[in-house]
Amino acid sequence: MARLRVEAKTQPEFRARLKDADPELAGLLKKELARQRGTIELIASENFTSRAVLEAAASVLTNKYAEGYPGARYYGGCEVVDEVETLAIGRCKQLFGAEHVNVQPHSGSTANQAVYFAELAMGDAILAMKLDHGGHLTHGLKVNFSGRFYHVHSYGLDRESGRLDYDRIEEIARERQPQLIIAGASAYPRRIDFDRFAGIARSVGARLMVDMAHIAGLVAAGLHPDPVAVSDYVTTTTHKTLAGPRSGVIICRQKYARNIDKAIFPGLQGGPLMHIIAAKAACFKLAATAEFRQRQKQTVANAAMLAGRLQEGGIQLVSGGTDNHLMLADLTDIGITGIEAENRLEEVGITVNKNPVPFDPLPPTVTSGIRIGTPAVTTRGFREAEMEEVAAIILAALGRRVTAADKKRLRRRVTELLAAFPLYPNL
Ligand code: DSN
Repeated sequence: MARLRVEAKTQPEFRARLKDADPELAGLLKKELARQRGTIELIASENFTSRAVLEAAASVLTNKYAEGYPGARYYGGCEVVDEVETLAIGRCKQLFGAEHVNVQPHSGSTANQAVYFAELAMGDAILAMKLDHGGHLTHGLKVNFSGRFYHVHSYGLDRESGRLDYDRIEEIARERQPQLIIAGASAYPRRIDFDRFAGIARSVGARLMVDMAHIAGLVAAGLHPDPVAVSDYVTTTTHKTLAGPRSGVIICRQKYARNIDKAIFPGLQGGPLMHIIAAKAACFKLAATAEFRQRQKQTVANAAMLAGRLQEGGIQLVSGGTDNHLMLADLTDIGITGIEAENRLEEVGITVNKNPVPFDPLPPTVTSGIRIGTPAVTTRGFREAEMEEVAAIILAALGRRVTAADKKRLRRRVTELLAAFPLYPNL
């Protein structure tokens, strides 16, 4: 009798597990888990998030509407999610020494959009790094909202050194007098001098926004110069080196807090994704641990090892190496394109992305380079010895006259390497 009553309360399809309710979709999720387990992940912007973050992201908080901010919501029943958001904000502030934090942006793109919305009028001038030199879509690409709504001036890398040329950036800033200067990149392998950027911004009366999405984990671990103390705004995603859920965050000075919060809600977004905010809270807690800092150190050491071995094998790296978690290989000298390299590596079980190199003559769908990063493999447990084997496999796969039998052998080496580093064994 009691059992009958319980079962009558919800419909069977409500109680069913995904594998029973939707075997087709469950099958695809299983397939993706197998793909992640079975390949060497070298996309520089990807990572494997922790079990704790996955649990928070898949929690009942997805059910809750909470437009507004803690203590000032447009819905009832927000007492628990208020605590969750307050926890996420407090942890993020502590992690980065921030004055004000907004944890509601759904992505890095929304975070950037909110800063522009708060700070600029349509048609105002921004100065940012060119996409094809390592910048980001939302830093002023013509077809992106940032390139359509604002007057975009850009800076690139020095042709000889493959590095940012701060004197040239200063000249452009003087000439163009932008309202906002944007620092930060998606494919720059060297440390960025945020103090210098802050000085340039001050000298022309511009505000400074740093998009630290790629390096947030390194900043949290004290391994990269910190943009927070010297910038007006800092935006980031939480899923790259930071290893949290797929999402965004804005950090700013207290004096901009009201405008930033208004830009996110009600300016750009409606209900915040409370389950993802919970996952961000978990991510910030983990990012404050000694284990996380050690992993970031290893990520950088792994990148240095991989870069060194690739160069010894004849691969040119933009700027001649790396200081961070990624490198940009220019394949011009070995006579293959970025897309070809991406495909060849995929065939042997290594995932990277084709990427333009500075002054690339090839279109973005082809490119002359690939971007390679070490956050995901380091989370998986790879250290220098494994990176040497990864380099050897990459060099062999990108060599001349690679036969089908060679590819098979290389795929086997990838599988053998991964076998010692099980991913999500309990899922
Ligand atoms: N698309 C990201 C990357 O791969 O770097 C940046 O948002």
